[in-house]
Amino acid sequence: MWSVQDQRLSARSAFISDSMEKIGTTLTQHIWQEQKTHPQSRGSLSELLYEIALVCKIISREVNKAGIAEIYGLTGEVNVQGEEVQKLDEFTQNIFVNILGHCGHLCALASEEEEGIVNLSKEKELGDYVMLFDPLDGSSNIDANVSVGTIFSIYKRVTKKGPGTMEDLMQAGNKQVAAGYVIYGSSTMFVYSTGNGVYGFTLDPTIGEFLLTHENITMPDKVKNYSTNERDYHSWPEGIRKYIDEIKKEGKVSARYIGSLVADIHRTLLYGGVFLYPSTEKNPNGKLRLLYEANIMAFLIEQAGGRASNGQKNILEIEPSELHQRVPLYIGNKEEVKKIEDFLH
Ligand code: AHM
Ligand code: MG
Repeated sequence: MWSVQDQRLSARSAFISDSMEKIGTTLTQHIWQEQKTHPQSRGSLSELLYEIALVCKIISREVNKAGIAEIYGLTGEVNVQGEEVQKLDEFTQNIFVNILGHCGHLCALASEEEEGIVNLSKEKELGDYVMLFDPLDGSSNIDANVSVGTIFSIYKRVTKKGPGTMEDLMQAGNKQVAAGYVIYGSSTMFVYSTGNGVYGFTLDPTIGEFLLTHENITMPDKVKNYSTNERDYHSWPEGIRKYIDEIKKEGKVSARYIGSLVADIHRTLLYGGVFLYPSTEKNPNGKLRLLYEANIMAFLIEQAGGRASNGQKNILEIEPSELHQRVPLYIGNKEEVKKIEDFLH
């Protein structure tokens, strides 16, 4: 028996293929097709993903006018219309909370930008899922026109009812039911996985749709690049220094570091290579956050045939102990990450 949502989407797909030029698969169609492989599904996860895509289209629009906004004074406190204007960080956080927080499919929401659980409107805290997100990672790069990104992670709740708790939010990465990122670069791309491969969609601004451009992404076997901030070389663990020294001595792998996680991981996923954010003397757990950054990238890279590690164990097996826990991250081609683990031992 088809639900109203199924019928609506089916009619929409038929309309698109009959009456328009061939545009391929839209993100909406892809999510719906994935949902059909789970006959028990009630469509909540699909709707969550649709909402995330909508929010990211709005963020993409705002990021694209970040430079021009300055001309009109929009990065100041007050704009030309006398309205208070938010910085992009705040804007992206607020739009996520306003839209996802009211969608009815979540029982808890947590953001890299907020210390505790985000307050949801009470009557809506009844969904089966929890979501953790970083609304605009790498935002310090915006003024130099460097690509930035949104990162999201979705789990099924473990508590039975009522508002979601820390227990629902602090699950190991291998329990993620969906994860992804959106990169705002030379084009805007939505890259996601529900544990059934990694798919990439590019936003066609002329029709406002994400279209499937990267089907079932698999990491190339060759290690093309290594990516790390070598500022910290002298305070890295000895094993990492030796690993990087060896790479340089061999001279076969190029150095590439953007300093914007989504962009660095996107390149690593498509071109092959390894990304490192090690522990340092000052930051023994590195810089990146387990629940908002590392787990999502680990899930995607693993789905594409790679591996992610904290140096000792698979990132996805770590049981979180804090919402904003940091973790050293070594991620990329499987064999290369294993090599790094060997160096660290
Ligand atoms: P943010 O979450 O405060 O934006 O910081 C995370 C960013 C990542 O995008 C990037 O990988 C890392 O910080 C770069 O750090 P560094 O400047 O130390 O190389
Ligand atoms: Mg971040």
